Amino acid sequence: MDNLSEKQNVFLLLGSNLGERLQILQSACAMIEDRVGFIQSASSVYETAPWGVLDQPVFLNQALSVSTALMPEEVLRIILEIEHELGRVRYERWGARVIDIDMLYYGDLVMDSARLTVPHPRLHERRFVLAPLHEIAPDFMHPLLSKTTKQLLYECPDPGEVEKIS
Ligand code: PH2
Ligand code: MG
Ligand code: MG
Repeated sequence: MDNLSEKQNVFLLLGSNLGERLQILQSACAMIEDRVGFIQSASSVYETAPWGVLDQPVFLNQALSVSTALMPEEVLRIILEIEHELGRVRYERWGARVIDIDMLYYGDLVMDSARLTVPHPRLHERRFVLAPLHEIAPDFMHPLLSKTTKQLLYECPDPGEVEKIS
């Protein structure tokens, strides 16, 4: 079974720090709308300091809320396919990339399989995730931590700079 009769709300985070970053985010949005589902809300685009590997170009990040009839594994398959089509090459963990599309939440589903963990296990440690997510879903409750995005952002110790650019 690949399709659900009830739609689910999936939250995605887009990131790019190589190439025509803004254009790449726009292409990713169009492909997501085409293949995953209607984009109910999109945050502003944020310019964010690199997290993890510090010696790399600054990122653009954007959060999306997408209404989808697809199962989580199917969403994953499609976002990896979109990354591939937009020219992503995997060099090093946390390193520079043309496009990264991460699944933050799939409704309030909690799952941990070999291929997919939701909620994203590090989302609460990253200001570059929480700031855009807060713009579109301040009151969404993290199903494991039982805290809203607002609370998670307020408590986040990550000093990384984030700046809204559009
Ligand atoms: N993604 C990473 C590692 N570091 N830093 C920022 N600012 N934005 C990202 O999207 C990002 C990162 C791994 O996916
Ligand atoms: Mg990522
Ligand atoms: Mg990723």
